[in-house]
Amino acid sequence: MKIDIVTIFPDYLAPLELSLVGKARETGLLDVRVHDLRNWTHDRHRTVDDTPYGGGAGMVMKPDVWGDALDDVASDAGTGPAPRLIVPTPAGVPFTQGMAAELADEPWLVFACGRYEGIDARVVQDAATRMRVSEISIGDYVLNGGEVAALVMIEAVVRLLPGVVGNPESLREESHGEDGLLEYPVYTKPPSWRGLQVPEVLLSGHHGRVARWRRDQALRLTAQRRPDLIDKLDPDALDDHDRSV
Ligand code: 6GU
Repeated sequence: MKIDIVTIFPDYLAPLELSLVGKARETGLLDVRVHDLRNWTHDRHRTVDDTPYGGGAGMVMKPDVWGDALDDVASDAGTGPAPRLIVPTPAGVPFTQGMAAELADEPWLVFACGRYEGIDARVVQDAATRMRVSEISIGDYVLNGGEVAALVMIEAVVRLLPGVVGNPESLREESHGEDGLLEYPVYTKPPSWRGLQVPEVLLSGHHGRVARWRRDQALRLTAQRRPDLIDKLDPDALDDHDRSV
């Protein structure tokens, strides 16, 4: 997969050199390029923003600068299919595990990270005539810019690429995975620590009882913390024991 990121703060994307994403880049599974938006400015001051039409506080990022940047970054010498353009914005559709899986199937993503009050709306309008564009939010709170949101989305996507996570089994039984539940609590050695015991059932070696306990815990946690997820479960996927939890 190829990922391009356009930002006025390239240094904000430095964590992409670390850990699992950094390793994916080293092994060639992932090609990441970070671009400084100011390379496409037209004036001595390298201006990327201007005052908003209609008035109001803050500044808006200029369409001409973004237009030229995206023309260059998304052209790839004019060969092959266009990338999918992701615009992180608190006004976007919510990012989900399902969306991460969808993006992980794309060969090429371009992230356009805005700052200030956002990017002139015509930039998305214009890009959408040539490529698929998704304006995406990572949650109901406001960040100073799209960079951290892009990091979040890229980490969620890259760990789904084949060969990136060592044991693909670890992708299956996790929160927001296939069963629609939050993950059950986990424990390792020692069996007793600061007076706290690992639940007896996990030491029993009885796989059936362990699986039942884990499902009960997942159901209980999900009902407590995320009742909205319980409402979304397929009723046919619940057994009688589930309903008693
Ligand atoms: Cl994607 N961008 C910004 N600036 N703030 C956010 C966000 C994105 N998602 C939630 N808050």
